[in-house]
Amino acid sequence: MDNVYIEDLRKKVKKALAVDKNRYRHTLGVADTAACLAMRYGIDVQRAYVAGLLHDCAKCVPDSKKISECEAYGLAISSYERISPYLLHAKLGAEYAKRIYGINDPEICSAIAYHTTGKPAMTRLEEIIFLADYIEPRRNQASDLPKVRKMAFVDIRRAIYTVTADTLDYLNSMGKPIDPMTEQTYRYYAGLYEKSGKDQES
Ligand code: DGI
Ligand code: FE
Ligand code: FE
Repeated sequence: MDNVYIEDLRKKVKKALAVDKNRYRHTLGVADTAACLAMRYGIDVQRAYVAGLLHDCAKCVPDSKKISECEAYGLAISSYERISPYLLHAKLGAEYAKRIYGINDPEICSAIAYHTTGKPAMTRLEEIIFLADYIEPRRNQASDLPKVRKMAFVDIRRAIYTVTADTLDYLNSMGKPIDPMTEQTYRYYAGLYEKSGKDQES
């Protein structure tokens, strides 16, 4: 993964997201933020950058095509994903990463696949992409962003606990169906802190 390879990926992703300029800008923000978090937590910076660059690569695919492509690739579609097909951009994006962008690093693909719902006991790279998506500089919706942004660089798992709690509150307040994986992610990360009541090693 040298800079020429990454520049080429950047151009391809820009094309894939061309219908929505803000989505490409968000993507660059996630890639940069993921790289910073990788520096903080001592993992490979370029892998984190590439995972950030590709995390929403299937976002601009129309929902009906998300469903048909997942079916064509043999990816299971849950009842929750049928109701909220936008959730599929994560697992379809992971498949695109492999098939279209030639990524053969399973952890990068898995970070893309779980970036929306998270999952219990994520790897550090998965945690970084999950959180970078929420805190990148262009995000401005969530009320606790300043707190979470700081916390991300202090204790990433506690930040995920906060973010997943807020996401569940938001989804409940909007009456949106909640994917069991989103709930499980929250329970796992809440459990890390509610058991011990103090900071975990990070
Ligand atoms: O693709 P992005 O917009 O950058 O971010 P994302 O992939 O994290 O998607 C964010 C949206 O997904 C946000 O509005 C919360 C929503 N979401 C997360 N978990 C669930 C969910 N929506 C539903 N319906 N169910 C979930 O479990
Ligand atoms: Fe996304
Ligand atoms: Fe995103």
